[in-house]
Amino acid sequence: MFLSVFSMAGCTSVSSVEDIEEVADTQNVMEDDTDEGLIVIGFSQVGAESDWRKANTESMVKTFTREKGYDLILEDAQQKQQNQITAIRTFIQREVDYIVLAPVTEDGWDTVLTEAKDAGIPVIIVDRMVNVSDPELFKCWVGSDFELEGRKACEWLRNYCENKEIAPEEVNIVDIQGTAGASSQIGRTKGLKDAVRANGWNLLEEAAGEYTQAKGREATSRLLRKYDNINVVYCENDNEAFGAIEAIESAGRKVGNNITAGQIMVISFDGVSDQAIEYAKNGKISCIGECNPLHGPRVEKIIQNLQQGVTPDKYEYVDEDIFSGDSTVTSIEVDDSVYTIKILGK
Ligand code: GYE
Repeated sequence: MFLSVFSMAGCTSVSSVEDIEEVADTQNVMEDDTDEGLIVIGFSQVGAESDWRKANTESMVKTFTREKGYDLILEDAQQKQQNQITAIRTFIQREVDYIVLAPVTEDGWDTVLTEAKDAGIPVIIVDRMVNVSDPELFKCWVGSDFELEGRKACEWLRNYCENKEIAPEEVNIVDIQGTAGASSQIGRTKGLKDAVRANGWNLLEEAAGEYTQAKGREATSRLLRKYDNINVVYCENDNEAFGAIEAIESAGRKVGNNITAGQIMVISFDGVSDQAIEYAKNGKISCIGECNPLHGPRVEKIIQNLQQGVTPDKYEYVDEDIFSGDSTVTSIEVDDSVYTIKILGK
């Protein structure tokens, strides 16, 4: 289903993605891209699997308003690449001015992006990357350095263990992975695997968490039954971490940093929702690698540049922090860059 989204100044305050979709739905504003002068953008979004994703959708919707001269056609793919391909084909038929794609996974885009290119419609990729044979199939990409996020989180863990004199062979990790084949999963997993090898930690198992709370809980419960020595759960996003915490606590165990005294440390990524920040403050999540979802204004800048014939940078990486409620580690170094840990006060 297509939603053509707009904000109605003075009538409705849009506070969540659900509200936004409701507003669009109830107003039944389909087929309105005939309006003169609006820049029509077809946005194929992955889904609504996480707080990060909802914030990302909201950032796009709040940026591309009719008041500012845009007609945003938002299409939620519900995690399915086939839905994204169908959405892109419909955008091409409707002759939109731009296609913005947040791809669910990296592979499988050559055919449909060639169709967009043949139709002369510029494609902007956000968040995860696409793996295509011809880099000219998209104009540019904006998002995060996911491998760096993973390396930073692992460097925090290495520093923490060193400081507390926890030997590498005492560190027993399980990895609850994000959507398989998504750049964020690939990068965060690689960051961990490289650190495991370099530091001599034990990686007991990698499990599918699909970036959701339900899968995070399910996978963690299963792993806790299988291994009695898990003391670090590396969750590839916060929603998985919420599920992991539920699983740990319902197994009668405690989450926390004191891993040589039976606690289980949870590490995660995003730091978008109030709940995640609250958990970091109270120590339920030990460390969060920030992932910034606010791509709306960045995409707008790219579109404004393209409108004026200015070529945007092919790849635009976003700067990100790393958070902890624990002040044991105050800074880390990765690739000769020093990152100050943002210590969240109680
Ligand atoms: O971390 C996760 C979401 O690709 C960066 O996808 C994105 C990830 C984000 O579902 O919460």
